[in-house]
Amino acid sequence: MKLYYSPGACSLSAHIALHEAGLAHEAIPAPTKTHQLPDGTDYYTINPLGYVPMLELDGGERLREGPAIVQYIADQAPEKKLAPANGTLARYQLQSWLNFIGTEVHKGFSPLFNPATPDEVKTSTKEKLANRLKWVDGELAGKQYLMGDAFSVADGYLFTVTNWAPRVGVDIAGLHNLNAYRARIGARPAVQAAMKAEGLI
Ligand SMILES: N[C@@H](CCC(=O)N[C@@H](CS)C(=O)NCC(=O)O)C(=O)O
Repeated sequence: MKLYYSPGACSLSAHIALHEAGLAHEAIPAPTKTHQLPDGTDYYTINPLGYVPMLELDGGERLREGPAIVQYIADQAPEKKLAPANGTLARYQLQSWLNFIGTEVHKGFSPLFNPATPDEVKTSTKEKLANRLKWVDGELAGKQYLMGDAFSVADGYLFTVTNWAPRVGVDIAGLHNLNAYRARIGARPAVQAAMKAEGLI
């Protein structure tokens, strides 16, 4: 399996999932700034949309979209219990988290990375994001992980996108449950390994 990633981008979530699942893989940098692979290949020839993550299976099939990719990875190693069984209510609850993280948090950050975003839009974006994260903080009260007692691929995704908060001036210092949770996730050996593989630590 090949994972196309950009260091520290949302693709870190898929990278974490691969390490948590213990699946053999090749991680290929496709930096968001250059869209060029180390061998000079134009990444748009791999993913016409130009974004990471992209998972390429051993048969050559390609899978896009972070929430789909991490569920695929989880399902390749069911014994690791990175996602509840398909068809169960818990699986839909996981998908609910993945969709929330993708649309409300991950994409909530996007305008803040764009230098062309006007300041007043940045201010309202930060306020909305801070509200969403405050709600997450409340949801984490008394919980180890988003799904309760067990780590899931949603945790790797939330960890990944909340890593961006200090870089774009979103203040999460007062969100104590979220910060304790982030420390817990960040200390996991698989998370450390994925971050090391991306040169982040
Ligand atoms: N809908 C995609 C969005 C992925 C995405 O936003 N990727 C960003 C990095 S976090 C990216 O590659 N941006 C560079 C680009 O769009 O060219 C997903 O959920 O996987």
